[in-house]
Amino acid sequence: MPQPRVFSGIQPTADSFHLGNYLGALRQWVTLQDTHDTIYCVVDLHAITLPQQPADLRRRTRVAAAQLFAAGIDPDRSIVFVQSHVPEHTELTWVLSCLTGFGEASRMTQFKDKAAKGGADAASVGLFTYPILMAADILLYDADQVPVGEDQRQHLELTRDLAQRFNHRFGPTFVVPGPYILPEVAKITDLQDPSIKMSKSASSPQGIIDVLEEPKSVERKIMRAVTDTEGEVRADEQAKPGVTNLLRIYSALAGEPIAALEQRYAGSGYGAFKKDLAEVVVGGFAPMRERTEKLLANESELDQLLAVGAAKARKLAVPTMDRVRDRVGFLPAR
Ligand code: ATP
Ligand code: LTN
Repeated sequence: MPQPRVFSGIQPTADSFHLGNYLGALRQWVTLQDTHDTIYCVVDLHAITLPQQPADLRRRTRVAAAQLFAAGIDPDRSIVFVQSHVPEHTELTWVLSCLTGFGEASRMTQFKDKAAKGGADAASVGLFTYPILMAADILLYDADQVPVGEDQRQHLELTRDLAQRFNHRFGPTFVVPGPYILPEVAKITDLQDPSIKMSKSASSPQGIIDVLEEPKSVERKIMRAVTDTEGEVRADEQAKPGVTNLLRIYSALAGEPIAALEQRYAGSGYGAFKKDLAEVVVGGFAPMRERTEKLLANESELDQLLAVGAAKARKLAVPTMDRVRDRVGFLPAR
């Protein structure tokens, strides 16, 4: 029996992934390799929906890919590639755009949020069609499942609608991907403001911990993380969101249940707990940091891995696109 296929993507919009990306996405991507046929994409076309410096984009694309490999994504078991290396993504986006209602696209809440942040005039048409590009990513590879966080649920619904609409209008062509998986994805919050998620775009530098961050800086940020005045290490989402977030991080990285941690730190205050947590985070990320640095030190080898990934991806994308062209009624080129 072939394994179900998983597709997911991550944007190269920062110089490092953060703790939330790692616990909420990357870590699951690694595990999924054991049970699924896995395809992972560094979505650089999505990254230019907001203004980017070319040199930053180039560097961040390599850094993102290196971190995927360093986290344990195995180029022999998974396809890892850069979105812009496979032109079928943009081609399918056009066809799907012509099936998407203007009103339908206008209802995407992430667009509204991101557009509001930059001021209405700053938002590009690319930002508006971002979810259609995401649908193309998924549908090109006949993905069965798409591991993403809750914030991407609406985009996945749109992908399903577009696949069904296309199949209905032109005949069975696309696999309709299942609803998002990862129901119990850890949601990691900002260290300074536990009411928002840890995020590249919304967090202050003090609120976010990067995978590639210097140990000293990680320690400092954890020691200064917002807690409460009660002084007791116990989880309580409502009353103690800061401490609960720290417990969740500790538990996820150390593989120990929160209850066991509560017991261990009963009566010991926040200082000792935070000191140990800093050690767990620094120790947990050290191997990944080292491997990332090694991969980045040899750019041509890294680029070669990505070229191989792109070739494998194209082998799957090209036949899908041929199918689409034929169904839509485009004349063959020869
Ligand atoms: P941005 O702020 O630009 O939206 P982000 O930091 O939220 O970026 P994304 O690139 O949107 O990160 O997310 C990549 C993956 O990491 C997604 O699957 C997302 O669900 C997951 N993720 C991001 N932030 C968190 C978080 N704080 N907790 C858990 N998972 C997260
Ligand atoms: N929009 C997603 C990134 C993304 C993606 C995809 C995820 C782009 N294309 C295809 C899954 C499948 C995000 O911001 N996390």
